[in-house]
Amino acid sequence: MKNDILRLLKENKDGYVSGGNICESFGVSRTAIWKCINQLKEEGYEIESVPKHGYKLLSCPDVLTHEEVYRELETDKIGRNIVHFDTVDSTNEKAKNLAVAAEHGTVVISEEQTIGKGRLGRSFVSPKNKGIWMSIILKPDIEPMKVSLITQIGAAAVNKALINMGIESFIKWPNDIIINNKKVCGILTEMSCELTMVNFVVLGIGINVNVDKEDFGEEIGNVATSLKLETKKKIDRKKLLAYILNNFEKLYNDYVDRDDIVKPISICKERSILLGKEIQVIKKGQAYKAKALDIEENGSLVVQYEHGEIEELISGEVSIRGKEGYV
Ligand code: BT5
Repeated sequence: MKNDILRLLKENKDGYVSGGNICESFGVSRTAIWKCINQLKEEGYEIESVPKHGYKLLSCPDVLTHEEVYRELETDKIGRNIVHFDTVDSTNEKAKNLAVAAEHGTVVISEEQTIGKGRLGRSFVSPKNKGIWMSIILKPDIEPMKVSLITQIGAAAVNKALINMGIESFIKWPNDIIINNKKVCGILTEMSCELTMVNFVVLGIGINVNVDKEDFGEEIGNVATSLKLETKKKIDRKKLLAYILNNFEKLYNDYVDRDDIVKPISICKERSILLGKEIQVIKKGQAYKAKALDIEENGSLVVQYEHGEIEELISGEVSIRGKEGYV
């Protein structure tokens, strides 16, 4: 009911919608409408009420709810169900708890994470209303071995979405998006599987959209940046989210339904910040100098070490020298 009223107000943004009209449309009392309008105001919608004219929507809050995003979605399944929180520990943890009962494509999103997770137990800073902190629940009918490529499909979808927004960025294999040698987005893929079958995959994507320098703290501020810091303007989170989900669904379906990974891999190669560069490969805490040669269709990074030995890395840690050290 509340969302129906919101839709009606959005459809008539240029004028007033009379209380009488709303009563008739939904067959409810004026008091019920008044209650919904108050709830919407509490959620941050600015609504003007003028006696004898009715209600007018003046502005919408900057939140990533289904109501605020669905108009921009062109997807069939991905993001059609958005589970939105103001605050959670980690959207990946929430998504894993919801995954068994959730539909494929459900997106868990939070305005803030208090214990945002990176890989290997590292933490991911996720301040309120300033980023996109989300986890997409996926139920692919593929072998567990093939799941790691979903990280790269995610990276390709984010990179493409940034280009859609006119922002240049690079992909650092396997899970980071980089602008000006600093990390603007990290991806964490987790899965539950049996030997030959995937139960579900949780694709966690964290993007520093309107994060300010002071939100990062000194240490992470040296390696992290945000779209706002790089472009010097506030970025529309809703639009960016919709672009990512739209791009992701196409690339994901090609892969899962037709085993076609050509597009994501070519995006990861074209936009790679590593290929052709001297990098460090970190194995068990030790750093080895190498050159990044190629990204294979199975998603592995081909590197050549100083003494000529070539290795295909399936996953792992690599770093590249930036202005302020290795990122
Ligand atoms: C990642 O790990 O980059 C994966 C991050 C995934 C975050 C998303 S947000 C939604 C979903 N829910 C979660 O709980 N997680 C996912 P890794 O490659 O291990 O990088 C972690 C490192 O990045 C940290 O040790 C910091 O150095 C740095 N870092 C922390 N917060 C950052 C931020 N906001 N932006 C850029 N770098 C950050």
